[in-house]
Amino acid sequence: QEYTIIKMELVAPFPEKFKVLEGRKVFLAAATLRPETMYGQTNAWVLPDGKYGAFEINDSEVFVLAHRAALNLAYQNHSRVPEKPSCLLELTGRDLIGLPLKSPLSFNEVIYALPMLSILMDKGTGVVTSVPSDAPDDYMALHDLKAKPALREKYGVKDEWVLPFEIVPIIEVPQFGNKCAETVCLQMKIKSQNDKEKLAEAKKQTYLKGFTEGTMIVGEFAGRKVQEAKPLIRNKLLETGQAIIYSEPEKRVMSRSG
Ligand code: ZZB
Repeated sequence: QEYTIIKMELVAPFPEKFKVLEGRKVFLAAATLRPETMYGQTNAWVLPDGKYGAFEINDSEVFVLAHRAALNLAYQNHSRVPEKPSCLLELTGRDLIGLPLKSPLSFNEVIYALPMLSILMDKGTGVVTSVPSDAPDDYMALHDLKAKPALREKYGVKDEWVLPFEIVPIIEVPQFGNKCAETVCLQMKIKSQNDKEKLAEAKKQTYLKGFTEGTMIVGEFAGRKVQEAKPLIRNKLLETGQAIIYSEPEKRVMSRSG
C-alpha cells in the first residue's frame, strides 16, 4: 500500500512536554490515500491510548508517529540515522490531543489533534488527517465529539478545538452532493463512530463514488475530475516538501480490510 504522508506542522510555542523539540520543525505525520481532499481538513485524529514517538527524520525535521511506521520510514531513507529510527521523545495519543497544527492546503489555518477510538496503530502512521466532507469515519467521529460534551470531557477536549469546525465542501459527487460522507452516513442511519460494519460499507461506497464520479469544486484544480486532480495535487505536495511517500510493507495479518 502506498500512502502519502501529510506533514501537519506543530505550531509554536510548544507545550511543556514538547519543549525538548524546540528549534526543530515538528510534524504530526498523517498517512492518507486521498491527498486531493486536504483542502477540507478540520482536525487530526490520534488514538488516546496509542503509543507514539517523536522521531528525527533528518537534521531539522521531527515526525510524530507510531514506532512501527518510524521503523518502516527508516528503511525508506527517512531517518537521520540510516535504517535506524531515532526517537527523541516517547508519547501517547493523550499527549497529542489539543496540539495546534498547520496542515498543507487546508482552508482551516489552524486545526487540532483530537481523539478517535477506531484508529489502528498497525496501519499507516497511527495519525490520520480528518476530512469529514468525504470520509465517513471522520464525519461520525467529529459528529460524536460535537454532540457529546461528556466525550469531550473524558479526553480533555476543549470546545474551541471542535465546535467552530464545520464541514468544508470540496468535491461534488452526482447524487451525493458536496458533503458525500454526511449523505452516506445519513442514508445508512449510522449512529456513531463505533458502528464499524456500516462505516466500512460507507467508506467503500464513498471511495468508489468520489474517485470515479467526483469533481473538485475548490483549489487549483477546481472543475477537474478527482481522478485527474489526485496525482497533480499529490505531486505538488511532494515537490513542495509538504508531503512524502510512505510504502507500507504487506505484512499485516489478514484483517478487516482484507
Ligand atoms: C484522508 C481521507 C479523506 C481519507 C477521505 C479517506 C477519505 P484504507 O483504504 O483502509 O487503507 N487511515 C489511515 N491510517 C489509518 C489508521 N491507522 N487507522 C484508521 N484509519 C486510518 O484507508 C486509508 C484511509 O484510512 C486514509 O485516507 C485515512 O483517511 C484512514 F475523504 O485520509 B484518509 C472514503 C474515504 N475517504
